[in-house]
Amino acid sequence: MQRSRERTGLLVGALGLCMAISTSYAQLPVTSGLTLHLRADTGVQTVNGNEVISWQDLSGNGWHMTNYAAAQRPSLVSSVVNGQPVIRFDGTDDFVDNQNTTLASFITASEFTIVTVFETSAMSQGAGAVFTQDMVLGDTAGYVGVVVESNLTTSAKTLSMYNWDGDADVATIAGYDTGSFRVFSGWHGGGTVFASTFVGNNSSAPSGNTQFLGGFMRIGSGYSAGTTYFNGDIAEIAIYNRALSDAERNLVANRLADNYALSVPEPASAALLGLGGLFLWKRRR
Ligand SMILES: [Ca+2]
Ligand SMILES: [Ca+2]
Repeated sequence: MQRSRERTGLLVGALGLCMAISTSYAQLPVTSGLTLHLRADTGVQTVNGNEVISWQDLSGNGWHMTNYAAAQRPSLVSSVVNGQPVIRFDGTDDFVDNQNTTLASFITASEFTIVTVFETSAMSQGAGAVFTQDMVLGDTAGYVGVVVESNLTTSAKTLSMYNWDGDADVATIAGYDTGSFRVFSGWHGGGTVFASTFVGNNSSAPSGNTQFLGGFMRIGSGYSAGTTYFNGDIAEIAIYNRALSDAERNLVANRLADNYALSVPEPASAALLGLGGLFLWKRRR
């Protein structure tokens, strides 16, 4: 059963400025350092009905994601989450990528932020190693990835952000499961990699600089030498080449949550202090 929810956010800045949070979802509330922005409702080019051959990058950088091989094209499916479309990946061979530029155009060695809305329909069974896990997105050389797994021995289902600094450092969210859209944030900064679904699960692990930025960014898969295809739906992806502040990341994640009518937690007080103002939060159910 859907619960109706209405929320009003109001920022009162230190200079007395007053700003209502925009209800326009077309643009992200934080654009500094934005290197990739994909939305399933905008700029998706299809052939034969719903086969996706190009997914337009809305960041302004022009890093459009494409796949021209018929069997590997994901599908555009309308009215899946809050009345909005998704790009559906079959878990067998579907992906889109951009081979006109490398991972260095999307992240730096020391920092990145990924915020994305997706649902996993099914997970491959893996043995805990990132290269055996299904990649929601990542680079083809295998240095950065958002991965999901149903563990072969424990059956535990996990969602992780990993960064390779000479070995795989993994921030893993336990208790993840198929069938629900989530706002996922994964980021790297200050020698640490983080993962959060903004529903109480947070995880981190120490991790130094990403060791290689020469792979290509790929959506629906990642490390090209693995059997790592994602089985599920992606509604939106934003990638930044820096570690957003907690306040910035909360703004982006809450915008995406609002757009797809997903649950969000109350923002942490530390994040509010980071905004330098007072945040009045009202929620009615
Ligand atoms: Ca296919
Ligand atoms: Ca390490």
